Amino acid sequence: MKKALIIGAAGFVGSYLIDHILENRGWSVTATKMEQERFRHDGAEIVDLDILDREAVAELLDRQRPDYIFHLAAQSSVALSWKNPDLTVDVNIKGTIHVLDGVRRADCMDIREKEAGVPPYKPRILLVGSCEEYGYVRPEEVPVREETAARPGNVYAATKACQNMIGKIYADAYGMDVVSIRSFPHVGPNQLPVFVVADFCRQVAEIEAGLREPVMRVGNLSARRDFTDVRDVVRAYVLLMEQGQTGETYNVGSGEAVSIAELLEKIVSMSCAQIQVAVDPARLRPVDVPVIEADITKLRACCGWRKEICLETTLKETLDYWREKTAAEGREERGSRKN
Ligand code: A2R
Repeated sequence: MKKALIIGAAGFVGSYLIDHILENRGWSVTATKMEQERFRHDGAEIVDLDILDREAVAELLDRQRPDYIFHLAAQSSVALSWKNPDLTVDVNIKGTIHVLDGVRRADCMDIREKEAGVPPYKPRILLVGSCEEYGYVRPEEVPVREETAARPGNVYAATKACQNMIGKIYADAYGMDVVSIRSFPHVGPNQLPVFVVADFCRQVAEIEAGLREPVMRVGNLSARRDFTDVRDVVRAYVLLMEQGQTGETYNVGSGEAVSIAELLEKIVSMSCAQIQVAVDPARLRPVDVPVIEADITKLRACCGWRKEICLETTLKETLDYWREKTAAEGREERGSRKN
């Protein structure tokens, strides 16, 4: 049985990836979380790991010797990357180096084993980056291809671009089996409301529950972005893990951008509440790229991936998730007031 290790599994993507692997591949799954994170998942072994702890990373890799390593762990907030660039650089760059060097160390761990003919340890490593790496995409570069120059516009984006470069360097210099991904915005239930779809759905759910006035607070509505359901995204990750070319980078997105205004309209139309829209200056980003859309020719040619879940379904399920969450929080609050 193949062994998969998912590093940084307690975030948004991790549990979807575990579900997909267990349901569709039957690989054994070990997943890491930070010590302070509360995370369990039936069918997966969960271990604590801080990727800043070089020794702990090397020790885990040597003990587990997974065939497949999905590296999801990151400081993934753009806003926090401005406030704490040190941490972002440490986690996203040094942390990735700890993972790559940990694999190299596990490969060289026991010379006697090598002499006895034990094959080298060459797992496949999937480094998950971001479309943020492209930064300011010029209109003539849309849809954006993997060869397009990276012009990162924030600290998070710069660290992910660096992760991508280091992955390529380790693949070329050490013959490591590294595949890199640039992931476009992924959406679905259980995402933090700092992201636009989750934020809009939460606002609608709270309006419906009478917890806020019927006014949606929004930022820049004209920006067009390429959204993909997180379940389609993890399906692409697994296909690329199996079929991607060593040292290559693949865009993972739907290939179709929609405006934030369209997104808003679709979400609001799913509610019976009378909702007004108000632009909130705090949500307007100082630099906004008008269109970011993925060219997914390379992904399709590699593994035939196509999205299976349409945007409307994702939005409906995400809105229902926030309705249930809002109702559950309301019940909890009423319960605690009674006691
Ligand atoms: O920051 P936390 O406490 O939410 O934990 C995050 C975790 N993480 C770490 N894990 C190990 N060692 C560290 N030093 C460390 N710092 C942070 O990585 C979180 O549980 C996980 C990343 O999950 P999310 O931030 O929810 O990212 P998501 O949406 O699951 O995306 C997966 C990957 C990330 O590399 C993104 O930058 C990329 O896809 O777009």
